[in-house]
Amino acid sequence: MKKISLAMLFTVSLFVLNACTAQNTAAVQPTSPSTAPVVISSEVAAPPSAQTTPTIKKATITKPVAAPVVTPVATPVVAPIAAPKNASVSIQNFAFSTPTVRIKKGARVTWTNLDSTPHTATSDAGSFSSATLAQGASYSFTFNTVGSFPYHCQPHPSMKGTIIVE
Ligand SMILES: [Cu+2]
Repeated sequence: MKKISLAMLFTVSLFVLNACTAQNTAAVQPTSPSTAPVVISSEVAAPPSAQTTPTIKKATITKPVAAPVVTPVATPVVAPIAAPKNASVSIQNFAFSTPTVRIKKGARVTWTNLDSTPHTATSDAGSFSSATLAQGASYSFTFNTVGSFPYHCQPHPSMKGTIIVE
């Protein structure tokens, strides 16, 4: 009786093993075909990546176009600030042609005597003075200090002018 039951157990266990192996084989087969379409879909996804490559090249072309547009705009803005405008004053008919001149700090003023009579441009406070200017002669002074600088002509004190430095 024991031998028979052992044989039956062995037979049953073999049957169970066969059933499990069949299930495993059946389980593996559906998965392998399901992985195959995944490989095909990855091959389909390759062409879109090839299409994105030309799009990147277009973006690279637009970048250098935008950069030079910004640079020339910034350059002329800096230039006028660096150079203060110089001024000229003519001396004619016993008068300074522009009695009041406004300049920026660091600018230069040039006086030119157009009269046949000699004149000077002399600071009231003594900060600057030309020599006696004959007809056609000029004198220049650069104003590096902010303020108001009244001046006159030494031979003719009634001739007056003012340089305003801002
Ligand atoms: Cu004078």
